[in-house]
Amino acid sequence: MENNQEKKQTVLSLIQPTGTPTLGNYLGALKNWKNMSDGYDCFFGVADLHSITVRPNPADLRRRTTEMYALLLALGLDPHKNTVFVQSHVPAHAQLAWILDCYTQFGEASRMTQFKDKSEKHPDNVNVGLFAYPVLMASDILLYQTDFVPIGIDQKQHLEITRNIADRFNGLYGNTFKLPEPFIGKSGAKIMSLQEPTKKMSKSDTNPKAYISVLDDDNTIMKKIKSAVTDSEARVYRKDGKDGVNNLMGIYSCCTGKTDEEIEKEFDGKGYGDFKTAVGEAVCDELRPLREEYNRLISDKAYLTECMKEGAEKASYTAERTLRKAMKKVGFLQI
Ligand code: ATP
Ligand code: LTN
Repeated sequence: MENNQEKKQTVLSLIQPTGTPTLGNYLGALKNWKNMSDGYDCFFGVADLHSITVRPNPADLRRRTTEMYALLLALGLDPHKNTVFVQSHVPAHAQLAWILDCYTQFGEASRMTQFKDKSEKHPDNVNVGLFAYPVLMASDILLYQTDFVPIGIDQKQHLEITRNIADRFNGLYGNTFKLPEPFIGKSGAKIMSLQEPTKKMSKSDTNPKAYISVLDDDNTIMKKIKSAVTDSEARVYRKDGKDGVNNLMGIYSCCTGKTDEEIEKEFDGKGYGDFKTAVGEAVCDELRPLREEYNRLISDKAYLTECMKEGAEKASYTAERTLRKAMKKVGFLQI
């Protein structure tokens, strides 16, 4: 029998299979997934339904979904203890999304900054899916009665709309969905581009020197950190406007656990050369085990498929309970 007092709180997050994650995705989101994976009941997934808003080539989508899944396992998430799944394998996500579409106002969806940014970036394909994207994300979260959602700061607005939709539905039909809280780490919340440190590091940046991919080899990582844009002051300390140095300090702090004061002391009297070498080495040490485990897992397709099936089954079990509850409340005829 399950003892309610001992029931762990639920954590859920998904990532789109739109390319190899960057150091920003890793420090902003994935590293926290791993850190939370022991103390909570965790659901982690590959958001393949979300990724078709930019119409990927079908073969690319299949390959990237498998790669992203392997990467999640390479983080050290245990697929038997946690639920690690692919979103399209759990039909409840799309089913609840349709229902919640009808409880989301056009005006509130129009205010989403990601929708505005992505519509500007792809003016030739501003589809309804892109507009309804946050409602699908709300369904992902609400289906599992989630307590915490580990995300980077750019997704905070989507968490707010999720809470608004849930609150509206609960207000109309009685308590159906738990209201989730975002979990945003302090230092990794927004890792900036290495070339333009006022912009977020993004895997879709056209300049590969702007980001570190989590699968870059040591040599590439060192080169990219060495060519990161800083300033002419050559002194390592945090200050508004020293965007490049602030960003490298944030990265170094996330990888080593050192505070700003400790970092300033460590590099007192030294220049950016020594600092960048230390940051590069810390990033290499952080990513090396992930890369090695990924390379091992990606060649074992049978194991990945087996884990995906287990994940789909476990996720469906929880998701369908909430879906059925919501359908009943709306008034769909039960047979
Ligand atoms: P794209 O660049 O293709 O638009 P993305 O790099 O923003 O995508 P997502 O798949 O949208 O990546 O994000 C996955 C997770 O990583 C989200 O929780 C997001 O908040 C987080 N994240 C993305 N970029 C950063 C960053 N630069 N710093 C910290 N967290 C980030
Ligand atoms: N929209 C997110 C990915 C995402 C997600 C989710 C994150 C899809 N569903 C549910 C947290 C919870 C993004 O673009 N990073």
